[in-house]
Amino acid sequence: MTAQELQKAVLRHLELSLGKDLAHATVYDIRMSLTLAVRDQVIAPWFESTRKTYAAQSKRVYYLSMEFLIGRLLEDAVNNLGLKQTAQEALDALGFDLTQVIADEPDAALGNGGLGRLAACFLDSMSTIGCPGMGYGIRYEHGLFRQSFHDGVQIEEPEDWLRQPHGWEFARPEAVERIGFGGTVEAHDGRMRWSPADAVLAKAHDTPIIGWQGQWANTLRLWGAEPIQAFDLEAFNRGDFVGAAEQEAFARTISRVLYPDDTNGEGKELRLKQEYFFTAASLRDILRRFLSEHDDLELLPQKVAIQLNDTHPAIAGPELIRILHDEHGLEFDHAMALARNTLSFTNHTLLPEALERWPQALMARVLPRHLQIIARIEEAFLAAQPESPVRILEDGDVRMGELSFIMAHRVNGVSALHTGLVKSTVFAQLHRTFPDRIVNQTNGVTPRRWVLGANPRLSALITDRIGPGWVDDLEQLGALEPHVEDAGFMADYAASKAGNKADLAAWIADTTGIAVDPAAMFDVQIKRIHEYKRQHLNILETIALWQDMRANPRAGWVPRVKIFGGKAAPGYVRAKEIIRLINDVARVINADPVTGDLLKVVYPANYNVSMAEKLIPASDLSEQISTAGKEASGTGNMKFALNGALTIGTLDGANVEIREHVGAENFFLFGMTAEEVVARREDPQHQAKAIAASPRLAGALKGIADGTFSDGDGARYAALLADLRGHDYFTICADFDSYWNCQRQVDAAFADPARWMRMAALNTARSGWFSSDRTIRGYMADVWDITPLI
Ligand code: 26V
Repeated sequence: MTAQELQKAVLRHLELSLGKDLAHATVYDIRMSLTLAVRDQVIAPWFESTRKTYAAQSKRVYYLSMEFLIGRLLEDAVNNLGLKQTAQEALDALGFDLTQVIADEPDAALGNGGLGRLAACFLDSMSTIGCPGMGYGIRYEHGLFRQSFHDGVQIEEPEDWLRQPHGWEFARPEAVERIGFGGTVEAHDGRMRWSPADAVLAKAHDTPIIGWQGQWANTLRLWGAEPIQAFDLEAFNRGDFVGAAEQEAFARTISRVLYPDDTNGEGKELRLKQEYFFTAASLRDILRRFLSEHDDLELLPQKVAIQLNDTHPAIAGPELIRILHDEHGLEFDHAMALARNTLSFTNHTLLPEALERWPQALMARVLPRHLQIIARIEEAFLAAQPESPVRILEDGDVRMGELSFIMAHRVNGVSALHTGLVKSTVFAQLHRTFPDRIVNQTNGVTPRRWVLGANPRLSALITDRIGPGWVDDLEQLGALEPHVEDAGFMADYAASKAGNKADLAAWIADTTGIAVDPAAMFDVQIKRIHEYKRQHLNILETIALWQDMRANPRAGWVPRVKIFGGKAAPGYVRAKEIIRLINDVARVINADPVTGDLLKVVYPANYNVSMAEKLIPASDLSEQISTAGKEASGTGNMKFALNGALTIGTLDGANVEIREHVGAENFFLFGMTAEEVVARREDPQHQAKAIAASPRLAGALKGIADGTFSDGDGARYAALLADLRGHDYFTICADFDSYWNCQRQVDAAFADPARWMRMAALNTARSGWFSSDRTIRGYMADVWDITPLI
């Protein structure tokens, strides 16, 4: 497609789809017109992919996920179709700037963090590889809340991405499923029949996901909840307007909002309904498609692979059995075996508070037949494994982890370390019973978005030296390694980083009003705010550094900009205290004339996918400092390494594998190992001893306690300090000195730009393994048993 052709298509959509004349067109109008024009280009490969899948009678993969953290789609689509240059030219001629038009698209923030973003990277990789499949999720009207700071305190406001029409999706009013809740279960001619008391409609909305170079496109199908009947006309005519809309209100509530808490697995009726709603709608859709091609349910595991993204869709096990047994009349054990051979399950966290458990009483009320089926699943399991101490039903709860494990033929962790811990901790008993079931699939990230899209400078440099093949074969980055000896390459590499940093400095000045020196080290920690991720370890080190700098301002310090980004769950009090502390510390340090440009702290509000795309390519140092054993994998860590930021990190999650790949000498390691953490906690005085041994840590804690950062209000962080001094489960204190010392090694390395840049370039050259294409190939081979169709 030429620029002229694209321009014509944009103008046609501007007139015919938007009803606007170019003379009055806004950025929004142009963005929508370009979106529709680009979407037009996706249709042919999309249809072709479907045709090929049917023609090959291929197995299909269905990725069921409560969350898809997509971000913006226009740039991805334009890049994957090779239309970037063309679109730029087409818009230039119309007097619009492509960058500005791309930035006009609201982020689709249908996820909390790593789990949802991984699902989005997987969709891109499945389409790039030609793995036939679909993503299934919920079309939340409101995604993750918008974050702002008032006096440093996090404020949440509803996010409203659907206020403007979503240009990428196709509503499918004909693809609706009726989803029931509650009601009764009765036996009829030897079969159990569930008669739900309430029901809603699940309506499909499809977004095509185009792969690299437009060779394949899969579908993301998101379900929106709608009432069975628009409203109660009789009640309305009686003048009962509220009552007339009751059904509609109930239905729409189900897909109204994403739960913003990614730690609290506590039972919330609406969340259980959300989980059943999208899982049941997806399964019916899957079975309808399967039965349109095959008439033998025995073939199900050969033709269908369903991946459960954590336990959120775990009700798929009982629901599939219900359909096969209650509706199709298969023997229970047979139905259970077919379901298991079709399902597989990924665990994304070991945090006990995040493991889902539903009160049996709630399950009995909302999904009475499913609770009965779960009891029979447990019975069947115990009949086969009479010695096993494992129970699905325990303490009045349904344990969704155990249910998912028992109902899956493969269970996987998301990094080597995490998978080992899955085997030795949460699922130790089940692993003993089924030693072949747990496999590892280390996470990855899509190079299309996280290198090609986010870092055009680096991408151009890479392509210039090794050709364009790396974009869908990321291990080709290894070919950069010899170039590290070439001064010309290293100068270009440094220049690309400097360019990105200059852009980011301008953006920081724009959005926060803080002037940062682009030559300073950009030290970045961006992720959800969690105690285990230890943003407070970072801010304590910042305070200690500031105190040292003030005591001796001319000691040859390496200038740093500490950058934070991330949201706290609205109900997570401690995480919100950490946010306020970072903002308080930033205010004081940024105003200090003694330290000036030596140290700045910036925390732009409302971190999201688009902000990550700005920050990561401009980073020098990547903070991956979780308490060892707590971060299942991390995926931000991979994005940083690829973009030439060096990691300071613990031996946690995929950090371990990143370090193995980039080389220990190109990675700043500190802190206790997972085993050492567990051992250290045995000593109830571990934190007190660490504080006593570290005057610097004691000084930083004292700085907070005496109100230096809180206008003299010593009480503001009393609870946080009491926890660190009295308990410190996340071993901030015990790891502090190791972290501090490691940071000084970071300073020394940064002070030698040639050395630093070489380490950075080696990180890029050696991180190709962390492509989500590699991860998806792993799932295809070890879990889904499917081969690509391109
Ligand atoms: C749990 C719950 C509990 C119920 C309420 C809503 C909700 C939402 C999410 C979660 C689980 C979050 C787990 C998660 O995001 N894990 C992250 O997964 C990433 C991808 O595998 C991984 O890189 C991160 O290390 C891991 O923390």
